[in-house]
Amino acid sequence: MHRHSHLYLTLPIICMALGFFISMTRYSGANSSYCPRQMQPGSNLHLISSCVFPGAYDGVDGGNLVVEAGATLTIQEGQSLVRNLGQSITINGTIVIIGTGRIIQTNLWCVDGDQDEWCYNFTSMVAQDLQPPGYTRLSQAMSPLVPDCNDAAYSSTNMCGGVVYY
Ligand SMILES: [Ca+2]
Repeated sequence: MHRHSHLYLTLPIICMALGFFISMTRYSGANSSYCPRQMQPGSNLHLISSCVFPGAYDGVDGGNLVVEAGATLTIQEGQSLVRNLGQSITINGTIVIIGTGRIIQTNLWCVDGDQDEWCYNFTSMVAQDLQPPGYTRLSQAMSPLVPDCNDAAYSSTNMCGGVVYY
């Protein structure tokens, strides 16, 4: 009797934990490491190892994307991989598209509240042809790697508290 009640309590917990683990594994896919960013604004991006982009709208702006041999780029459920009109995606490795993931042709814009061309971050970008208010083209940002140290205070040198953040 005691053993049964113990089982009834622990079995649902094990099932919940297993379900959570499976859903996390499915969401992150086989490749859980994030893809690198373009090193310079508008430069080409070569993916040399398997990865996923972190943003719902993510990819390359102003440059070409190359998935090198041996690397798998996974486009996640609901995610849009962006490339510009006139730019290419070369697949020497593999691209895996999960469910409603897709590849779209438009421009990538990052949040730039103070319009100093330093982006607030690179994970909440939007994808559309024309500039939304408060956004800067990723390829025209001062850096596609370094975020704005204060996106509410215009600084062309990304200076916060007397320190220059490059
Ligand atoms: Ca800014």
